[in-house]
Amino acid sequence: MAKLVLVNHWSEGIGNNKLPLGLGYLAAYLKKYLDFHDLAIVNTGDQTFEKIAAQHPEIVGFTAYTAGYYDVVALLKRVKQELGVSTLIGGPHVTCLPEQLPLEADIGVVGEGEETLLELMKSHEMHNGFTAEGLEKIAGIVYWEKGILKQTPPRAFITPLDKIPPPDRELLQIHEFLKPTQILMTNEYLRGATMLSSRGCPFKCIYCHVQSKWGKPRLHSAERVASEVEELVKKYGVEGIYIEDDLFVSSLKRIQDITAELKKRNVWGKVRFFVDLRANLVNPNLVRALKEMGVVKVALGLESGSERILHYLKGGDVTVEQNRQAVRILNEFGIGCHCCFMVGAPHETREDIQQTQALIREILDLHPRNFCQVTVVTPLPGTELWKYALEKGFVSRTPDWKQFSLSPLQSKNRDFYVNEHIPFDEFLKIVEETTNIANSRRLHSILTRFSWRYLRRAIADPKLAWKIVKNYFLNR
Ligand code: B12
Repeated sequence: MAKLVLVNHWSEGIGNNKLPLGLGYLAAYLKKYLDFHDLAIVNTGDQTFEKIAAQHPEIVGFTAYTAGYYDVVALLKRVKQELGVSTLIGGPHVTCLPEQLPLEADIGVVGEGEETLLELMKSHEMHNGFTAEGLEKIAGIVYWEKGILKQTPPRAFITPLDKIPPPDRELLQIHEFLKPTQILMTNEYLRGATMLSSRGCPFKCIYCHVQSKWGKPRLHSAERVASEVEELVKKYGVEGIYIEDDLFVSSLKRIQDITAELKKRNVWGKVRFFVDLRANLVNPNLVRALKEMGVVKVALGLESGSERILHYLKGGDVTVEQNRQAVRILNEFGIGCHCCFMVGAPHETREDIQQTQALIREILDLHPRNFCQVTVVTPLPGTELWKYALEKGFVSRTPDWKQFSLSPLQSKNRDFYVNEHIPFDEFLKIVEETTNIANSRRLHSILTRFSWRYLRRAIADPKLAWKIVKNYFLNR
């Protein structure tokens, strides 16, 4: 079978310090169900092209978000032109805009990729390459046939989710990512790793495409989750795990079962967790269960202090009071909250943003472990907000994706500005003002969190000590 290379390429941004688990799943699936091992993963960094070429691939598959898409396509074009190999592209951007498949990409993979890639590899083998005859039978793809773009019907999701083996972390070169890092967004430098325990989310936030593209939540069993944790702890010495699920907390029973499984496997208490929550699901029972599992910090998308804007952004199933209450409950259990806020929604006024600023102050005063982050509302393809921005003429159907090269929510880009009330230049000042409020109590919270364990690490590792000083005292 043809040699396959999977590529994760970020020229900048925060995408390049996390394991691209999606590619790890693809590799593991091919190994398990096709007994196919002639594959490699090239991870981002310098000389990505040279690294790909050195593998002598016949097929190269790229993953791409909207952020960074431009850079990925530039690399894909170079690979096509200089190596003359077959090229595939998958991930959120192509999934949301399959009709914009670049000419140099032979095939775009729409949505969940494991089974699709397996069928593509088989078809390539059977037809001695990617042919129209073979491709038309494969669900979930777009491809070029004599210059015309063809799309096959959508592919059904894989169930149960446990059918998909854990991501191939060896092939992802997990060792490169295991240095103590601030991966959990706590102030502790831990040997951190990421994992996923589910796919999908039932809620309908207008800035997120997950509900429409990943369907109803599918959960890994508690046994499967615990066995992955066990491997991370025992094989790789991991101390902190960020569970990156869209909605980790959809089942209280599963959280309790995971804890029981961790205890059975003798890893309970040896690892700390960081998970994302949704405020309307937070109650003391849930938080007790999370705490028992080992969760030390959570992220919450509180988004706005204005009821009207919150309702608009999150579809009306969470209130500002529920947000406030969720943070209070978590803090009472000693769990710090990483609270994410957004400014710049279409109908947002200065007064709405003032309410957000007030809520940020209130949350920072509640607990030294609370942390607030401010980003700009950005219409991303595949979301309700994208449709709205198109209708209103705020964005073009084919914008300059280069503008998305850097993480868009941080780049404060005029091209994707959707607010109708505040002139952009004034808006930038308001963003800065709001960010300053969010940062204002950071030094205080850092000082209250210094621990011996942390200091010992810093003393033993001068490079780490310098990194900490730089991060905490010079950059912020
Ligand atoms: C973890 C995560 C991150 C992590 C790690 C990313 C990484 N290196 O893997 C971090 C924190 C870095 C991150 C950052 C951002 N993220 Co993010 N992230 C996620 C999250 C929660 C999970 C990603 C994941 O592992 N998914 C699970 C795997 C199984 O899915 P997958 O990677 O898409 O891969 C599958 C398919 O897409 C397909 N596939 C993918 N690639 C390929 C390639 C080939 C060849 C084939 C055949 C198939 C294939 O098959 C895979 C297996 O089924 C998703 C939400 C989600 N549910 O996906 C958001 C998500 C991907 N992120 C999103 C966004 C917006 C961002 C940011 C821009 C946010 C920001 N701060 O500005 C940044 C961009 C990074 C940057 N430039 O700095 C959006 C992307 C939307 C879009 N249109 O691009 C998502 C969908 C969330 C959302 N709410 O809409 N993110």
